[in-house]
Amino acid sequence: MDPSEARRILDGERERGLELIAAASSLDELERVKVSLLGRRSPWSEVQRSLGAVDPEARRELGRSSNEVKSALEDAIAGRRAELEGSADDRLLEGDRVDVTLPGRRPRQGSLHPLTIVQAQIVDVFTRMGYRVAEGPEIEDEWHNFEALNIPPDHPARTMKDSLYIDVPGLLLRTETSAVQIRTMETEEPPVYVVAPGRVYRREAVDATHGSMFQQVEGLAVDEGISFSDLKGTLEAFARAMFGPDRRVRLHPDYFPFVEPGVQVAVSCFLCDGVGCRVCGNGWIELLGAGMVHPRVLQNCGYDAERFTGFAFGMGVERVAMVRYGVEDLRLFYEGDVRFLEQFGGAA
Ligand code: FA5
Repeated sequence: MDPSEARRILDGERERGLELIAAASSLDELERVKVSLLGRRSPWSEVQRSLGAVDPEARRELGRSSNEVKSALEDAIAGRRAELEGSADDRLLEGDRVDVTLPGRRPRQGSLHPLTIVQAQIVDVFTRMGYRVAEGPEIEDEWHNFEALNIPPDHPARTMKDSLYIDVPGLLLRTETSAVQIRTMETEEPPVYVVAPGRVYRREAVDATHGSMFQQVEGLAVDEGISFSDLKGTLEAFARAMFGPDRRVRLHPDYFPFVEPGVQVAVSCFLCDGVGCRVCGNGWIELLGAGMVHPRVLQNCGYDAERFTGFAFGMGVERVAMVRYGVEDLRLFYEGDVRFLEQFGGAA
């Protein structure tokens, strides 16, 4: 390559290069421009390679021009790179911009489940009367769930048809919280005043007022001189505290093997007020079973049945919640529909 041709190329490359560098709109493009201007296959490199063949005088001058072109292009590239990096940072900052004047997004506030609320209210009524909370396991043995409660082996409740047994022989899902009566009396001396909330399980056809898993609160009071009128007064006080003076309470005789006498307690239906409707059938909603603790049960737990008497009751929490809130179907409590659940407003 003759020197004048080389000089023409260098001048052209400087001019073309500065334009391309100024026009590069991204760091990637700038890199490509750099390779095309100064890379191994660029016209500038070709001039460099031809220098060896040029006579020494012209080579020195051409070498200087070639170096000048190279540094001019490198300076321009460095300047453009700084500009592009700056604007990339700006874009990043722009994307990250937070408008602190926008209103915040509030997380939805949860609420306590209505059955949790009602169970706590029931327990609260009794703890204010001096009762203590007791607990027992949901998987029970036949002694606590049946035998000690005076429910003999041939009782229908003990068949597979009515109870949910587990694979371990002699163990089942407790069918009533009455099992906690036994556990309490086995470990504590009288006087005993306890309430025991918890889940129970039965093989039961599910409908508006029956679940196969539901919750009960058991009550047990054993002391010297406890009579049936103590039971009646306690349950009436409970009904007033829970439902107010408008709901009427009805006691009528019932049979449970572990009490004598036994009663069933119902309140007048919240929907028809005792007339009879699709929710209650006969105007009354059965809330609980109760009675005087059978002497044999006291003896099974080592209590002196001559000296001590007691009463017990067991109520369905879903039924109490239905009456309290006017809910027509207890399955609603278990469907997990937030629109239903959030109406009860208990703060979580
Ligand atoms: C009992 O479970 C007795 N343990 C109650 C008792 C305790 C009697 C102490 C005497 C002394 P019962 O099976 O009737 O009794 O159930 C008691 C309450 O649980 C019922 O009044 C009702 O409110 C509720 N209940 C019963 N079965 C269901 C069910 N399938 N679904 C929802 N609630 C139920």
